[in-house]
Amino acid sequence: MNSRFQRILVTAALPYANGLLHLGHLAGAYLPADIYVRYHRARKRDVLFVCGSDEHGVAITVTAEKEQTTPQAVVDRYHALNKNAFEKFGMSFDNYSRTSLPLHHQTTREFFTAFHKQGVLREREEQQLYCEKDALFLADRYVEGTCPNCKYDQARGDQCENCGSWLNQTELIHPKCKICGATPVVRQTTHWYFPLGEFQQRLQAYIEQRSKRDGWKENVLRYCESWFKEGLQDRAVTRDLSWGVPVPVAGYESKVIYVWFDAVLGYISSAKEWAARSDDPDRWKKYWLSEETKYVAFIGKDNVVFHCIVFPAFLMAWNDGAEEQYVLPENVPANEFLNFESQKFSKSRGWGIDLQDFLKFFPADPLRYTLAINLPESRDSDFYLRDFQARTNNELADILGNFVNRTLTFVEKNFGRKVPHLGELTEMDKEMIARLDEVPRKVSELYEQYRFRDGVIETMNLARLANKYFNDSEPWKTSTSNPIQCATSLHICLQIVRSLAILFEPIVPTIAQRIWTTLNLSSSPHTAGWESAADLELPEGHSFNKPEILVTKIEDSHIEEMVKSLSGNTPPARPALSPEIKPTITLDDFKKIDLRVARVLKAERVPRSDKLLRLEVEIGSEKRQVVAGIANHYAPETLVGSLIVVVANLQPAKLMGQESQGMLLAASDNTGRLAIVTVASELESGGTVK
Ligand code: B3M
Ligand code: ZN
Repeated sequence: MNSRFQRILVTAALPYANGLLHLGHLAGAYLPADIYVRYHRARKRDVLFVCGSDEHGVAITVTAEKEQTTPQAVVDRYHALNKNAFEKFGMSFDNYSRTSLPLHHQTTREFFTAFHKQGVLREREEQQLYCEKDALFLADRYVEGTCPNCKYDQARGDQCENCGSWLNQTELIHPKCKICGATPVVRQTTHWYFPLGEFQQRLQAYIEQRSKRDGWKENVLRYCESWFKEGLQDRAVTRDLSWGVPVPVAGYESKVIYVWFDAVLGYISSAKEWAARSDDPDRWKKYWLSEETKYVAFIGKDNVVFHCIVFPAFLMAWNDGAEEQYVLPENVPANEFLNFESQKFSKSRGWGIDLQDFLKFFPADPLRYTLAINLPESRDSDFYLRDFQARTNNELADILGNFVNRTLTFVEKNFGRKVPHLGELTEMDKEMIARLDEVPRKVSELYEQYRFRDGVIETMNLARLANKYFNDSEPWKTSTSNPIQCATSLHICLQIVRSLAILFEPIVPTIAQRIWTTLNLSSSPHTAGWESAADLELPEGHSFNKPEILVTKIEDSHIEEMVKSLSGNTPPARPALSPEIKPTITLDDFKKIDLRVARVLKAERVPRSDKLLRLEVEIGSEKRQVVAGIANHYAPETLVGSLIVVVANLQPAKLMGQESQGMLLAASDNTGRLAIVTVASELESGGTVK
């Protein structure tokens, strides 16, 4: 860590208290944040790690309506469930707060009032979508429609979760009321706006400076650049809703502050709550109000705009008008999405596994390890149950568990559970010690660059190497042929067992603690400290406890049992898998394919074939015949007039005697359904697709 910093503040996105956490959430923000924090604590750094439930916004009220209860009942329930699941998963938050607390309302009011007084906020009369049937302004998630940016058809009024754009609801194409499905009308209403546009230059300079200083992730910078390119827009920060923090301005009693305005301030409130519990209620300031703090905000990719742009702009606005200067994020290492068995986690479709359910069947550590190895750090990644089983059995049990176990049992049998004498070192011993010495530094470097996946791989590689060293040392032979050498290699193996406990603690804290306790060492691996991880600190003669099985293997039947218990409202957790993604190609490879928009002029069945349709299409000024195996899915007359996409430079082929001069694009899934790729808006045929 850069010497400029004295302490570290880490936040992880506040999950909405409107549903259960699933594995995708863990891989996005929470597990990387926890590994990072545990690592820094082992480095003996002064770290504060806060999180909490996001309890406002339409996410909550929609759930309350669905469950026919009050918003308060919804957040009470899910806050308790999620807090508990996080604990079981081993999240080492210093505080897990909630945004419905009076303390948080006060923080939010303070910021809003300050901005209002400073003249930062502007009052504006605006057109908003209004549902006449429900007599309601359709704020945020009360309205759904097509994203103007990526055309995703379930974008919400304030945000598209597919492309991450922050939207103005009136930009939505084909908006629909989420409650009754009706098309809303447009009505005038008054709101307070935050002038984000005025902060653009400063935000750009801020991100440029920080990304140089701390190496921001490519994916995060790409998102930011695209918003800057579009130009930041001023955003309404009040809503016509009743659930939330009331707007502290006269005349606005019936409105609340926009959930994202208060949610990001939840990080500050959580630190305040943490401090209030101690005998120094001001100690949150040491973290938030100091340039010597390194502040890192862990989130998933759908929250990038709020953490890289909106929140820093709020803090800048505050800092402009106050003596107290808040620290801005030094880095926002956002992850991409994790898929479950190659499909998106989806609450509405019941796809995926909730953390709660998972932990009823399996301990947290194997899950942490599997997620850590599969973190979607630079692109979306997948969680497969068979991979979870394989990682647990073949890596955690057979590599780490096996090394620890064979070392301890061998020493138990041959040296009576005492650390044997370290004699003269062979070349092989020296080589092993040298390799051990490199690992903590290497893993540190990776963690400090937010490359957790690689750090975890390096850590497991040490256990791999240690197994090889054990094998190559052949202690079962040297125990009779050269007892001093046998003692020496086992001495080294025991030291590595201790090292592994320290290095694995951020990843699998329970397993690491169990190794530590078996070694009969005091307190925890992190109290010994990361710096000592490669030291040969176990003294000769130190006696340890009886070894136990460290990692229980997972049988097929365990997985099946879990899948069965979920099958009430969840699709089978081991679905027919989509085909594997093909090997990577270069952009140049892709550019060789000429995709064109084509208009279907005529469509008919191919005689004597039940599968094939013959289409006549127009590609610009050219006419072509395309034959496609879609007769089981489309009636020919329904296709005439539609705009489809064809591969225009594919070698012609003959199908049932008919020449096909191009191939149309169609999507299919593993249930056998098929849909032609069509172009949604009216374009000229002949246009390119890329
Ligand atoms: N609750 C969105 C989410 O859960 C939101 C994050 C708030 S972070 C301040 O994805
Ligand atoms: Zn979108």
